[in-house]
Amino acid sequence: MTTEEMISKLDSIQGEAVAALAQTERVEDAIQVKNRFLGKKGQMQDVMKLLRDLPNDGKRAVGQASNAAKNAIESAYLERVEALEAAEVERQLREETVDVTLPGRVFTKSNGNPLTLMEAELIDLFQELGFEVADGPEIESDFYNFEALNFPDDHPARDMQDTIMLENGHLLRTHTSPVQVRTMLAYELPIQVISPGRVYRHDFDPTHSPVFHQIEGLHVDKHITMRDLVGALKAFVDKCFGVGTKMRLRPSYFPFTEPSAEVDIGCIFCGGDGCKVCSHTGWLEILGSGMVDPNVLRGAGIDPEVYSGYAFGLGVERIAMLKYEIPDIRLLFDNDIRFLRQF
Ligand code: FA5
Repeated sequence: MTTEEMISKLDSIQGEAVAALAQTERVEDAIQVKNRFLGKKGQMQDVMKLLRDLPNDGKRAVGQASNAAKNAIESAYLERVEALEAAEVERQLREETVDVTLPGRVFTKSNGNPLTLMEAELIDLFQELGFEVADGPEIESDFYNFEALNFPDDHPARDMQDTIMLENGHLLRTHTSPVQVRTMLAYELPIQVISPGRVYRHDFDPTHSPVFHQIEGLHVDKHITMRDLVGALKAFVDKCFGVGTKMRLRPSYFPFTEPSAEVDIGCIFCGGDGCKVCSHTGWLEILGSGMVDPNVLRGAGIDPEVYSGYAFGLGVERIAMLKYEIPDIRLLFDNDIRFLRQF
């Protein structure tokens, strides 16, 4: 093609593009037309590929002509899009009416899931008793979840806390107790913390969920004894279930506490006479506890000859079920609005 032929070709491309844009009825169509002429594989590019065969003079002239054509098409495009958008607004104003006499929608205010409420209440309560809040990861290493807590590799206590193992050797933590070790390693003594959070186990029945929440408690200082544990737990039980609620400790076993105790409260439904909820025992188990095992202290770099501590771990669902009289733990996770509205 000669220079003149190319300039005339660009001219006709411009004319064709401007005419095509004027015909479009929707913004999407205008975009398509623009691309057809100005896009990477568009008609302008096809012509410009021939530029290198022209003498220098010709190149300059064709370059200028192509810029002019490009600008003209660009502005025709913008003008068209603006017009189409304005027309659309016009149409909406004309055709889409709002019935201002329709009654408004009622918004119901949510109080939150009973579990969230319960957890917040328990955190407040323990903060009032002097505990700080510490955090720990839900994906945990075998070291923090078991080993540092004195669970030997082949110990049967591990079987009671079966969980999902990840490919990298980590696992979904089975309790909040790993945070005991984490805080003992990271914090300066004395330590008085609680750690709320989600935990995971291979469990599923009306009182056991595969995902549930615990609150861990840990107090390490010089001269901490079992009396401090009982005192803290009694203060918690009085605040949570009412002053005068009976409480008892039953000998139990956890690898990371010695001695260990399961804590029961007098059944709040039958007052201790025996009913279905307490399996006619008059007592309800609410948490596990004990004095931190010297091995665990030593593993975290704390001298058990100088320091001692107590720890406890309670199930938030268990407490919520007792306080709100919820018969099946699964109700807490179903998200049924009829259930949630009651809180
Ligand atoms: C523990 O998890 C210990 N880490 C507690 C502990 C901490 C003991 C510190 C000593 C010192 P246990 O497996 O008993 O213990 O669980 C503690 C509480 O979690 C139980 O009392 C129960 O309320 C709750 N719980 C356990 N499994 C489930 C489950 N599948 N669903 C809901 N709640 C559960």
